Amino acid sequence: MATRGFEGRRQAPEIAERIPPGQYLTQDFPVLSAGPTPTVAPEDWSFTLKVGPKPVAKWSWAEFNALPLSKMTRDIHCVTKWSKLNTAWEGVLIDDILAEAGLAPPTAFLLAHSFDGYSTNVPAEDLLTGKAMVALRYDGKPIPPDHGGPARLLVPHLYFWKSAKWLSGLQFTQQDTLGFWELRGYHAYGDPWREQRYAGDA
Ligand SMILES: Nc1nc2c(c(=O)[nH]1)N[C@H]1C(S)=C(S)[C@@H](COP(=O)(O)O)O[C@H]1N2
Ligand SMILES: [Mo]
Repeated sequence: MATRGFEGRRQAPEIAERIPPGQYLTQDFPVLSAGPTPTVAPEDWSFTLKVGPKPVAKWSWAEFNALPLSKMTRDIHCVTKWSKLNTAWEGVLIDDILAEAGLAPPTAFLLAHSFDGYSTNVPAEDLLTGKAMVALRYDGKPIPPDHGGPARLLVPHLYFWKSAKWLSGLQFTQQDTLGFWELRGYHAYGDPWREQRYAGDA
C-alpha cells in the first residue's frame, strides 16, 4: 500500500468514523467540573441505591470494591467538542450493582448523584446490559480526584456530562427528572451521534 503521508489534520477513515459530528480528536484528558474538586476519602465514601426517596442498598468503599469488576475501553465525547478514543476503565457494571441488590429496575429513569451536589439523568436502559459502570480505575490506576475519583459513573455512549464524577449513588425516579446541566439548558438525553447538545436539539 502506498504511503501518502499526513495531509493536514485529516484523520484515517477508521479514526474519522469514530468522531461524532462537530467533535475533534484530543490526546490529552481535559478536566471539566462545575465547581472545585471535592475531597472524598475512601473511608468517607459510600454508594447508595435508591428507589424514589427510599434507600434500598448501600455499600462502603471496601464492600463496593468486593463486587465483580469489569473492564470497558471506550471512546468518550464531551459536549465542549473534544473526543478521546480508547479510554480504559475498570469498575462495577450497573447490571452487577442491581443484581447484588436483588433489584429489577423498578422504573425507566435514573438520576446519578454526586458528592459535589451534581446530578444527571439517564434512562435506565442506557445504564444496563453492559452499557455503563461505576468506574473505580482509569488507565490501570485509581481515578485521579479531578477526573472523579474515588468513583465516577461511566456512560460512554452519551455526552460525557452524563458520566457523573465523585458518584455517591443512583436513584430510580418515577419520571425523567432533569439534573444539574439539563436544568441549565443541556439536552435531556445527550446522544453525541445525533448532536443532542442543548435542549431543543432534535
Ligand atoms: N460530579 C460532577 N460530575 C461531572 C461534572 C461536575 O461538574 N461534577 N462535570 C461533567 C462534565 S460537564 C463533563 S464534560 C465531565 C468531564 O469529566 P473529566 O473532567 O474527567 O474530563 O464530567 C461530568 N461529570
Ligand atoms: Mo461538559
